[in-house]
Amino acid sequence: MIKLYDSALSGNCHKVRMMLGFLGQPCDKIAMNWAKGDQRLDWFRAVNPRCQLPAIDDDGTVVWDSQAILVYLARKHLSEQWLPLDARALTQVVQWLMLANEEIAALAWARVTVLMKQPRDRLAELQQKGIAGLAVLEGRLREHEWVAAAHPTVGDIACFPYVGLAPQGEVSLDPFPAVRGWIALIKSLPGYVSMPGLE
Ligand SMILES: N[C@@H](CCC(=O)N[C@@H](CS)C(=O)NCC(=O)O)C(=O)O
Repeated sequence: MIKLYDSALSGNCHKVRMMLGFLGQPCDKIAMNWAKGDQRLDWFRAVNPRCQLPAIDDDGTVVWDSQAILVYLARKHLSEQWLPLDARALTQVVQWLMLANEEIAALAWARVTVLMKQPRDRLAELQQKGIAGLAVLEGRLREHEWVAAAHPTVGDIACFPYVGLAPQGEVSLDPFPAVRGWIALIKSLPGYVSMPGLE
């Protein structure tokens, strides 16, 4: 069974939990205490040299980075739906994986700043970057149901957790009605799993 090095409050880990839920695949979760710094322990550095969660170990195949894990799982399960392979469709998905890892990740750092009561000197900058990402998402979702295709893909999963959790970083989703509709649509998919803050 796939081992998932997991932290319950991590949106990056949640992308993997969601993907496994949609694929109907069980996993063996190894609970890591992110706030205590388990990800920097020597034994885990050997799993992920970046010392970040999530990582997976699939019978000896180790993959780190949530976007990379989504791609791995989609290909492993030969899912044309979650990761279409023709040149145009594939690159459409990759665009949204990049947005997830850049602007949407800024929403994650704003959330950590607020939840962990860290110094707020960079909070406004992170929120602005996150809002720029939300505006890109809103533009797409005003015209389409899903970010990259006519159906959900790993691009939707990669963007979803930190968009849904944005209010925890004091970023309102009120100005983004299409994004709110998309959040509800994702939550209605068979196999959807939730996490604290996304109820
Ligand atoms: N691009 C990476 C980012 C992973 C990441 O930043 N993970 C956080 C937890 S959500 C982490 O473990 N950070 C390491 C640390 O704060 O020490 C991914 O998508 O997996």
